[in-house]
Amino acid sequence: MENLDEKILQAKTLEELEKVRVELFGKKGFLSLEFAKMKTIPASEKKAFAEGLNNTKERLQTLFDTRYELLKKEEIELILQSEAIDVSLYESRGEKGALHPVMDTMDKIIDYFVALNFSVESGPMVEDDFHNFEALNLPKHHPARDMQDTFYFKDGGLLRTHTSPVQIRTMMQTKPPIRMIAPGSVFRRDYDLTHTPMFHQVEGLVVEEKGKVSFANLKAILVDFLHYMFGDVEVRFRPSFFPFTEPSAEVDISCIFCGGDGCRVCSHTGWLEVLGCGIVDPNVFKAVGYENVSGYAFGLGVERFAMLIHRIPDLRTLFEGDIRLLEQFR
Ligand code: 2NL
Repeated sequence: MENLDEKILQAKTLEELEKVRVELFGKKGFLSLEFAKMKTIPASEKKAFAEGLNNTKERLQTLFDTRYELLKKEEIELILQSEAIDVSLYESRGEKGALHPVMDTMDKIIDYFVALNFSVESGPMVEDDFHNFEALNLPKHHPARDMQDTFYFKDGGLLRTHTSPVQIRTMMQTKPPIRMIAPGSVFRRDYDLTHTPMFHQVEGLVVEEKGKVSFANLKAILVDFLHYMFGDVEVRFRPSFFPFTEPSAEVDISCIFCGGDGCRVCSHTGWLEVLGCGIVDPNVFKAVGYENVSGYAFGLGVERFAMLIHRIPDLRTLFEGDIRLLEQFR
C-alpha cells in the first residue's frame, strides 16, 4: 500500500501520473483486480475486506486528485512562463516603408519598354576598361574620358560610369537585331548638391539591319515615352555630342512646373533636359564585331525623372534613408 502511495507521489508530470492512474484505477488496474477477489473471499470476511479496500480506494483517490491538481498547476505555470510577454519591451510603432521613388520610377520606365518588346538586360557593376570606355569609342587619352570621373580599382578594374557596358556585352553575346534596355546603378566621383557618387540609369539600344532604323524612329519612340512619363508636355531635340553616337541629341520637355513660362526649376528657360540619345557610332559596332547594321541609343538618369515626377526638390532626400520620405509613398 505504501508502495502505491509512493507511485502517486513520485509522478513528476501529468503524463507520468496518467500511467499511474491506469495502473491503479484502470479496468485492469490494481483496484479492479482487488475488487475481483471479492468473489473468492469467504462470506464472513467479505465485509471487512470490502471496507478495507474502499478505504484504500478513497485514500488513493484523494492522494491522486491532490497530486493531479498540483501537477496541473505546475504545467500551466510552465506554459504561462514560456508564453509570457514582456509588456515593458519596446513596441514597434508599425512604421512602414514603401517602394523607393527611384525604384518606382525605374519600374515605370521599364514597363514602357517591356510593352514595346524591349528585353531588360543587366551586367556587372565592376567593369573593365574595354567594356566601359574602349568599345564605346572612348579610346585611352580621349578628352571625352575627362567627362567622367571614374572610381578605379588598383588592378585596373573600375566601377561602371554608365550602363552602356551592358549593351556592349549583350551585343558581343547576341546576333542582331537587338532591342534592349539596361537599367542599373552607375558610379562617378562626383558629390555635390546635384550629384551623388552612385545613381541610376536606364539606357536603351535598338540595332537592326542597316537602313532599317533612323533618327526618326528614335525621335518617335522617345516623344511617346516622354508623354507616357510626363503627360501632355512639349518635347524638343537639341544637337549635342556623345562619343558613342553620331549624330547625338539632348532631349528637353517643357517645364512641368511652370508650363514653359520660366521658373526657378527650369532656370527661366521653360525647358527641362531629361534625355541623351543618338544614332550609334559605327566605331561602337566595329568594337563588338557587328557589320551592316544601324541603330539608335539613349540614356537617362532615373533620380532626375523621380525628382521631376514626384516634385522632390533636393536630390539628397533620395539617399538619406529617412523613413519620412517613404511614408509619403505608401
Ligand atoms: C545621357 C546620355 C546616352 C547612350 C547613352 C549608348 C550605348 C551604346 C552605344 C551608343 Cl552601347 N550609345 N548609350 C547614347 C546616347 C546617350 O546617355 O545623358 N545619359 C544620362
